[in-house]
This record gives sequence, C-alpha cells and structure tokens, in this order.
Amino acid sequence: AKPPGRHFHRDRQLWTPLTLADFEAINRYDRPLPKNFNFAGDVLDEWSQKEKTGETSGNPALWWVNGKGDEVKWSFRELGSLSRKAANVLTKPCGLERGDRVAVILPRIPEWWLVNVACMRTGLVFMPGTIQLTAKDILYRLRASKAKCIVASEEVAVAVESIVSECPHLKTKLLVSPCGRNGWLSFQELFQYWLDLKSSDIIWNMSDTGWIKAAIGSTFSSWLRGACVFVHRMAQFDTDTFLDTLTTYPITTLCSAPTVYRMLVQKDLKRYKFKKLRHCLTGGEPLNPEVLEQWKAQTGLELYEGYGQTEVGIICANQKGQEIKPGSMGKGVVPYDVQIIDENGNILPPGKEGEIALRLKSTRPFSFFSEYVDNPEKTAATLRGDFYVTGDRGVMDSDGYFWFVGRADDVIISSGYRIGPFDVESALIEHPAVVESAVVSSPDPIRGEVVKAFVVLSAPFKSSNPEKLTVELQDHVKKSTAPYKYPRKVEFVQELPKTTTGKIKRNVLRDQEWGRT
Ligand code: BCO
Repeated sequence: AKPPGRHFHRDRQLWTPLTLADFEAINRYDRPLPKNFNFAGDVLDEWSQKEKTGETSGNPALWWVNGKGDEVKWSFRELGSLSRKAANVLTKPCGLERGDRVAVILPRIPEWWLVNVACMRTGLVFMPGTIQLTAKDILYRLRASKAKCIVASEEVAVAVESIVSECPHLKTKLLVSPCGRNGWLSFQELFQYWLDLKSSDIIWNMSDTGWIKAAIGSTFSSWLRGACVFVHRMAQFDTDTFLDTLTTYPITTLCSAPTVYRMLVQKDLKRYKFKKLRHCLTGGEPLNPEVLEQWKAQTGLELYEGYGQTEVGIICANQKGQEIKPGSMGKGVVPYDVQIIDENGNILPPGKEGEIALRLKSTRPFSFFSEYVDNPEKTAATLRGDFYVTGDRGVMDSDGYFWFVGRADDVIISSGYRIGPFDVESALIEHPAVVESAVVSSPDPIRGEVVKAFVVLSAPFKSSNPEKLTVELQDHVKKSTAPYKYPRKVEFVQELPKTTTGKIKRNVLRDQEWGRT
C-alpha cells in the first residue's frame, strides 16, 4: 500500500503544470524522487519559459517597494538573468565552490532573493540570518558552519568586522550597499553594470555603428537585458536635433562621447524637459570634470564615464551606486583585473603613473579578444608578463579609481575617435603641395584634442595663400581617408624636428602643442 500523500502547497497557480504533475506523482509515490532537481532551473526557469510564450498572468516574479517611492519589479526572466549574474559573483570574485556555505544577513531587499537563487544555481549552501543578530550570534554561526563567505548589509557590517578574526574559515566578505567598505567586496560593484539597464529601459547609444560602443550599447548589453535600443539616423550631428529627440521620445538611458556633452552644455539645457532620461553614460575619450559638473547642474543627472577598447570592451567604469570621482574613469569592472604596470610588467602602487593593463594569467578573461588576425607580432606586442597592455597611460588611486593620463604612443584621441597619425600623414603626402608632414594631437576645448598637421611645402606652393591651402589640404584628407581624421589645425613649417637617423620627432611637436617642456 502507498503511504498517505504528504502535504504540499495546494495553490496550483504557483506551479507550472509540468512541475505540478511531477510533484503530485512523486507525492503519490507513483514516481521516484528525481535524481537531480534544482528549484532555480526546474521551477523558476520553467516560469521564465512560460513568460516567453505568454502563458503567465504577466505579474512579475518579484515586486518590491520601500514606501519611499522606490520600486523593483522583476519578471521570472529578469530574476533568472540577474541571479545568474549573482551566481557569477559568488563563484568568480568570491571564489566559492559547490557545497561551500554562505551566511547571508540582509534585510528585506531584492538582493536577498538574488543571492538565494544564485546559491541554488551554484549548489552553495544558503544560510540566512536576521539583521537583528549580534556580533556574538554571528560568530557562533560562522564558526559552527565554517562558512566561507558572508553576504551582509551595512546594518551588521561593524558586528561582522568585530569577530571576523576569530573565523578562520571565512574567506570573503561581500557587502550589499551603495557605499564601499574597506576589506569587503562590493556586491553592487561586482554585480551592477555600467549601463544599468532593465527591460523597461530605452537606450539611445549615439555611437556610430563602426565602434565597439555600438556592440556594447546598441546590441549585446542592451538586448541581454531586454532593453529597447533607440536609434536616430542623424546623418549629421546637430545639438538641436539631439535635444529635441530627448524631449520627444521616452529615452531613459543615454550614451554619447564626451564631445557631445561638451557641445550640449554650451546650450541652455534648463529650457528642455527630457521625457524620461534617468541614466547618462559617456566614454571613448576623457571627460573633463567641468563638463560633468555643468551637465549635472543643468539636468540634475550624473554622467557615468566608462573606459574600454575594441579588444576588451569596457574595463573601467563609474557604476550606479558607486561614488563618482569627477575626472576619473571609475574602477575596474568584472571580469577584469585592471592594474597599472611598469615597463617590466610589475604592478605599480597607487598614485604611480604607468600603463593601464589587464591581468591575463592565470585565468584569461572570457571577454578578451583572441588575436589581431594574421598579425601575431602585433598580438605579442600587447603582452607584457602576466598582462595585456592597453597602450594608455594612467594612475590608480588608493581607492581603486583609475585616472587617464594619455596615450603611450602617437595615437590621437579626438571626439572619441582613435586616429593614427600615419593615416593622416599618408593622405597629406599624396597632395603635390606636401613634401612631408608630422601629425600630432593638439588641445581643443570641445573635442578634447584635435588632429594637427605640421606641413613642409613643396617649392611651387610656398607662396600660396595659407588659409586657402589649409582648406584644400583638409578637403583632400577628407577624400583620401575617413573624414573624421582630417587635420582641423594645419601649420606650415620650414622643417620638422628629426632624430639623427632622420625619424620625425612627433613628441617634440606634441609637447609644444600642449605647452609641455
Ligand atoms: O566638423 P566638420 O563639419 O568640419 O567635419 C566633420 C564632417 O562634416 C566631415 N564629414 C563627414 N562626412 C563627410 C565629411 N566631409 C566630407 N565628406 C564626407 N562624406 O568630417 C568631419 C567628421 O567629424 P565628426 O564625426 O567628429 O563630426 P561631428 O558632426 O562634429 O560629430 C561630433 C560627434 C561627437 C557626434 C562625433 O565626433 C562622434 O560621434 N564621436 C564619437 C565617436 C565614438 O563613438 N567613439 C567611441 C569609440 S568606442 C571606444 O572608444 C570604446 C570605449 C567605450
């Protein structure tokens, strides 16, 4: 005879039909318990599938309010993707493995559900505790469980710190708080992403389709979060059209090069009422602190700067919930370990200038590019010891924020474009007026820096009208190579500074432009 059925939740609406049928069969002992069952995968993800096919009520999986007007609504799909990211935080930066115990002492905040489901996904043992626990209570639990990690909020952080030295098994402290705390990993920092997108967001990433920023902001990161990608054709950039677009469409998230923000803050922005704008991002070139301040003063919105490259995507960012240090490009972002290194590949201490580099050993970040196609020498040149070198120089401060200093080579960063001087020089030399030229960066209040060409003229052109010839050369470059590279400044010179072997010393001209000795 079968034993009587065990009691289970009768509200069948809570179960997907398949799970419910299985559960009832198991309950009646018609079926054995399955060998493998994971609530996250077998229940939550099934609901997520049903959401996709429109078989659910449309209610969110989690609906959180705090009585102060803040609200979080996650569909099962969102809960699924966020909890997978939380699982990555637990297994990667926190280094936890299946079977490890995790003490979780959080108030009723959404992150509690994320960590909970993340533990299920990864086979970690989730040990909840109320925030009323005292230091003594926490010590007891940590010692008895041999927990490897504690996830806690500000409310109990001090208590945890007071006993942590007595817990030899505890390896990681993960803080769930918008503020950082010494000695703790920050859940927000590891978990949040620069774009801060939800599926209800509408992102307008202004970047041209040719750049990595289009891959990040207009394709992968946006659609990963189910957000709507907004596109304005805008063949020619125009600040009025730009501002009208923000007032006409319910764009929530804006991403543009600093040059665009520099152009926008010239306008009286208070006259414009942006429909829904809440999160503004920038990258591609350094953002001056003044522009950040002006944008904030005029719109009430922060500007979150990120830093990255085609080879690696975004590697540093000012993320939501993290203090912004104006002028800094934020902290390193997962999965990268960003460091400042010297010419021998040694890590430099905070405050020391060196090259911005990414650690590749012993784990190569999954999002790191594989190689420059058919160019093993160029690929090899980017490697130094355990690191990939970005070619950019910078400084990290004692809080882990990175500050851009400049290129380590001759590349010019203008309006968010990276321009190799050789391309421009090659275009110029095609013109009969040019004997030789040297192309360097020159400061510009709007574009950060612009391309400047020092040109030695051929004899027949030496007496030409300099203004007319400048325009002629500029038009020539615009036709010969991509127009954004054209030299916005041209200076005619008798000769160029050279080394004894005849190599043009661009650095002398660049230093002269930037008033450096
Ligand atoms: O300024 P000018 O008018 O003198 O010259 C402009 C154009 O008029 C001209 N031009 C364009 N097409 C032409 C042409 N001339 C002749 N024939 C044609 N067919 O060339 C110049 C192009 O300069 P521009 O693109 O800077 O133009 P504009 O209108 O001033 O645009 C300003 C920006 C800020 C909108 C533009 O510079 C821009 O989009 N910059 C951002 C670039 C970007 O997205 N970078 C990110 C790279 S990804 C990355 O760094 C990873 C990190 C996140």
